[in-house]
Amino acid sequence: MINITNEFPPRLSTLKPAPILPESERKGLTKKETAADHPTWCPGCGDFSVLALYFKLIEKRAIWHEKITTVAGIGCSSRFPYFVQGHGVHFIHGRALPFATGLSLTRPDLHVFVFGGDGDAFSIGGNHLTHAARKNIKMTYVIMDNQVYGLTKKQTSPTSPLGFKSKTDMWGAIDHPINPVKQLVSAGATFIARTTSTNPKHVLEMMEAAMDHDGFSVIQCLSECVEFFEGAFDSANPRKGGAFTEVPADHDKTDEFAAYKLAAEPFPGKFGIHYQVQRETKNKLEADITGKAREKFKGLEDWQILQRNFDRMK
Ligand SMILES: Cc1ncc(C[n+]2csc(CCOP(=O)(O)OP(=O)(O)O)c2C)c(N)n1
Ligand code: SF4
Ligand SMILES: [Mg+2]
Repeated sequence: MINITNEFPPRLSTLKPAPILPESERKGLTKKETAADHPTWCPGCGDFSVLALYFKLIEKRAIWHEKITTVAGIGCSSRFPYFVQGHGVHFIHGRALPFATGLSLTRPDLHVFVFGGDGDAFSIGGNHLTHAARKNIKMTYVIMDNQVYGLTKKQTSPTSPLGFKSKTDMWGAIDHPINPVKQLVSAGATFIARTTSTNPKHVLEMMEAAMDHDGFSVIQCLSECVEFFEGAFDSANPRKGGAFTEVPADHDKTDEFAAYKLAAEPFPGKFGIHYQVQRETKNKLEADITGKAREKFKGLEDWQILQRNFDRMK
């Protein structure tokens, strides 16, 4: 509870710290507590469902307020952190991953979630995606793929299908779209799943599995832009005459060739975990180096250890 006075800035003595509850008495956030301002997405946008399931995940896992962080780049989907009552950052277009990487490496006690669009992930942020994947940084990245640039009102995105008519391809897209799963497998991601916002149960299941994965976990979540690419995912929606087909039970998710084969199926393909392997994270490897340095230079502050290293470079 903060006592507001007319004094600015308030003196520390006027600030009453909140009571610290023992861990056993602390409760996780509820959906109601996590929901912030009313989302400003268009009515019917697929992103609403992803947000609602994120709230559900936080509630289900009883996560404390300071133990979850929501990071995003720029785009309609990247407005995500605005709508979450919690710590988060709406960062630069395509740069959510480098920001989230720093956060993940320095704060092993919390789980970092990143949300963003297909443009943010595969165009402007494409190179960052490759490096976050190969470094196996512990975090969960939900790519809300609507196969179009929504915020900037309908340009061709890297996942737009051939022939898609947009403001940048008036005669229909001629550039071959990227295949998210194939790209992520080759980059070295250790958890890759596909889902669609029209199947809430499945989205939540994938989010939980991704969160439990010790490494870089990515979910490609089809999320329709009803304004600029209506009907894009009808073929994956049984209510629109399509079919939602799960990854077969006998799929070996540790086999990258099997993952490529699955990813090569015609759209909308299969939904579920395509690939998952265990590999040491950069978080662990870096923490080991830091731990050894602290041990070797016992008594020195971190900045003093760093200074010694810089001095050696001179
Ligand atoms: C450096 C930079 N370049 C371009 C833009 C313009 N811009 C903003 S969002 C966006 C694309 C958004 O598409 P996507 O990431 O797919 O998100 P969506 O809006 O579809 O959810 C672009 C090109 C920008 N904000 N910053
Ligand atoms: S423009 Fe498309 S992606 Fe953006 S809020 Fe509207 S429906 Fe959603
Ligand atoms: Mg998009």
